[in-house]
Amino acid sequence: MSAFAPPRSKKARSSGSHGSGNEFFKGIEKIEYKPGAGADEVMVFKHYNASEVINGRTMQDWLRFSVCFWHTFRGVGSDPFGFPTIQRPWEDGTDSMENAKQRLRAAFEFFTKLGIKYWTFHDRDIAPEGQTLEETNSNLDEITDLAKELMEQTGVKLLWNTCNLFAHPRYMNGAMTNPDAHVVAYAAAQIKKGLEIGKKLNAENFVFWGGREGYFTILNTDIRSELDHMASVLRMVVEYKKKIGFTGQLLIEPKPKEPSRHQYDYDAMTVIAFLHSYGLQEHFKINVEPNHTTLAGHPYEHDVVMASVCGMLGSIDSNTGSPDLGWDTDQFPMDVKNTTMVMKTVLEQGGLAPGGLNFDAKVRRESTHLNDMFISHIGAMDSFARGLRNAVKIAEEGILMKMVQERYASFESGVGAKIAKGSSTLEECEDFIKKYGDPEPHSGHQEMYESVLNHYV
Ligand code: XLS
Ligand code: NI
Ligand code: NI
Repeated sequence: MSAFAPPRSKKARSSGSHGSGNEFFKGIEKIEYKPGAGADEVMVFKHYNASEVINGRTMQDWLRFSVCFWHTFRGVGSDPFGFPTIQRPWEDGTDSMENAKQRLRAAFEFFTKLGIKYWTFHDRDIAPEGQTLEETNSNLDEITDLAKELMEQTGVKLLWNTCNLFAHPRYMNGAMTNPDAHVVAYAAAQIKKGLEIGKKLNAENFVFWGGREGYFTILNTDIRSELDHMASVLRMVVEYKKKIGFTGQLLIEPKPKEPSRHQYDYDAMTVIAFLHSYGLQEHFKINVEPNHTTLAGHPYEHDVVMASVCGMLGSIDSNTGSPDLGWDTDQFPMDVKNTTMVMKTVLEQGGLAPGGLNFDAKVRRESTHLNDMFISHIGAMDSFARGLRNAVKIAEEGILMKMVQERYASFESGVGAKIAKGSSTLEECEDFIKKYGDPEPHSGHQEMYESVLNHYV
């Protein structure tokens, strides 16, 4: 998790050259929409036209893009085998409050030039951890004062914030599911502050991602207790949220593994079952990250669709993995077939708000140029813009939808309608078969569906 590594230790330079009011992305203007631009023009949008109204809503409102702070402003390009490769001009090599503020100013210049209206962060991305919880919280207060100011100045809003409950050594055996109640209490205290910050910055959502909520060996793990404790903390969250009047949507982000061998929030359906088991389903929705979906062994769009059909799709960490690799590579989503499938679901459920498409993605460690930060986001935004345009066309023509409807037509009348309503019986089904005999085989026409999809992509 290179994005969560502390910065390289280097002697602190004076930050005089990048004080407030300075420009960090010199020579880069606000990214423009330029349809029909050539293949080599990568610093323009060719498909994403923020203010264009499509299917009754602006593209900006359909897509609700967000930049994540951890990868884009804390990522240094290190991996388990290699040192950092990325050195940003606003970094002075320290983890000081001064550097944190400078980094935040650089981030808001980036958001503004990119034309993105939302951002996301972990508490520990934006402010250094102190010696005590009190010191850590006061660092957070100071940095979020500046964040509030920058948000007001630029109009950039907070899609969600979250607590980093996985990087600090205290959480090595879990946070909400730690076998030591002292650690669980620490996690709860940290979450309390996270919710207060969410309220202060008008976060539209609040995310829980449980990288350490799981096990490495069942032998040392009391799974029943750990699940109960996680539910207890989440109940405290629901209560405290109500108490302070925080109105953001609570989200749980599934991931099957990494860093833990097995994570309890394995995939969308596992989380939904957990929420129902503990009576928490009214209070949480799902933040789906497709790279986690593929890590769970599912097709790219699987969790987006499963969460959506259960009425539980809250937001999307729009990224992609390399299906040939078994880990979370957090690449920018550039595959238009994937974005089309995701936007088809988003369109079918009438939008994602208050969630959005958060780019939980990082430039490759070899993509060290400052421009790569823009090119990656622009490429992904254009991929989603094309996905949206394709999905709208698919819906308008209605061919795929009609094909699916016809496939299920037998449930519209007779015994089918009764099965669908839940009013049939085993005896009735037996009588039906006695009367009508064996069903005729029907083709699933998979290749036909695939060909129809290809028509739009
Ligand atoms: C890690 C997760 C993480 C969450 C926020 O794999 O994607 O970045 O989105 O904690
Ligand atoms: Ni994520
Ligand atoms: Ni991830």
